Amino acid sequence: MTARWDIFCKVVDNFGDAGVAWRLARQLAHEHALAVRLWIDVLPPLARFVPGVDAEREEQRVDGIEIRHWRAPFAEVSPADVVIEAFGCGLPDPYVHAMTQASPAPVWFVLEYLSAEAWVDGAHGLPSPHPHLPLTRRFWFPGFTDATGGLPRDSGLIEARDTFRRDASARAQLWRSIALPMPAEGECRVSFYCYPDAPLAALFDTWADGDDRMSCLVPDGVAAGALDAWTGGDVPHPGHPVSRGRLTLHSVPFMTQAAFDRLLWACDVNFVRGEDSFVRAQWAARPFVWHVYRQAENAHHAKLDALLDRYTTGLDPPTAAAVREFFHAWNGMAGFDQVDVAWRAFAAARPTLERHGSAWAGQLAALPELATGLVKAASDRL
Ligand code: TRH
Repeated sequence: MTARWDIFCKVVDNFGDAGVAWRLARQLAHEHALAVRLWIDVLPPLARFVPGVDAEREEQRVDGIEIRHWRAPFAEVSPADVVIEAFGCGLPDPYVHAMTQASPAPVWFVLEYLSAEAWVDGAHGLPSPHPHLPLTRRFWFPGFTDATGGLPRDSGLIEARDTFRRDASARAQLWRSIALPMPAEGECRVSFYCYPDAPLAALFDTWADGDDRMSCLVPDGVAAGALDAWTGGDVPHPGHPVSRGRLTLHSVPFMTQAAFDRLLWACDVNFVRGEDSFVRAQWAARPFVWHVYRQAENAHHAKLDALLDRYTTGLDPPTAAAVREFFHAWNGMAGFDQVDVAWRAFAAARPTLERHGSAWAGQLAALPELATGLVKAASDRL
């Protein structure tokens, strides 16, 4: 009997919740031959990067995955064998009740947010008995050590990346598909996925007045207000790049996750944010800059520094300092407001960071693989 897995996902905002849940659903279905049902409460973010998803439909099947619109009153369904509560989103009461009626009781995982912080090692895999029902949840933490659930790494990802890198026609095809010319000699091509509060104007000024020829590829809808302000309303749109000094801004369409991977593989530096694009940028093994999802009381600063401590390990001190200073400046941390100075040091370190990117991705590839770990843990309990 094919095991049935339910993934519950609540969209807080942006695309990450849907992005992480969809990527996991695809891995479970295609790499582990499981019957996967994704419950999601807001469909448009998913429809933005998954062709074939109809944001109006209550239920549909796309790419071998059953997608159900999670809304109240919750549908009466029999619970799956394994249940994933993405990002601690909670489960509908009627569903939890049905889980108590199932025999054996479903395996219940709470998939947590990714963090490089050390405390994750101790929290990963911990059971949490339900306060009054005969059910136990188990916390599953993605992470950067063997003591965590590791990172999502779809099978064949590294090979696909390296094949793409060696294939000039594949890269040319990518640029054609988003109406961009081939990169010019000496051009630094940057993908640019950040939150609206990034110090974008200071960086663009630095790039416009800088020595390097810069191309900045901005996905549709990203930092629209800041872009509008910096361009004086002459915002770039597909086929209409906007140039100032040494900088050319290109608007690129919001694309599928697979195409977004290729964009990260083809660019020289990747500005990413949140969780899923942050992980994909590391698999891309290129220099990257992380804009962390802002949290209350600046809790995201500790998250950022925990990642920097791991990522800069092995780098020579000046390069490590350049990375830390630019990441701090990009995340608006106090005392790091010299975006121009920080960028110049970061840019000068690019050759080193390119080598480091491959070593870092290699290190991450030795970690547990998230979906595989969940499947193994579930089968141990089923
Ligand atoms: O969109 P995000 O900012 O999502 C955030 C984060 O996940 C954050 O952790 C969470 O707390 C918050 O949502 C609620 O960034 P993230 O995580 O990188 O997710 C973006 C997704 O969009 C990712 O799966 C990649 C995908 N994507 C595409 O598929 N095509 C595109 O063109 C782009 C720009 C993104």
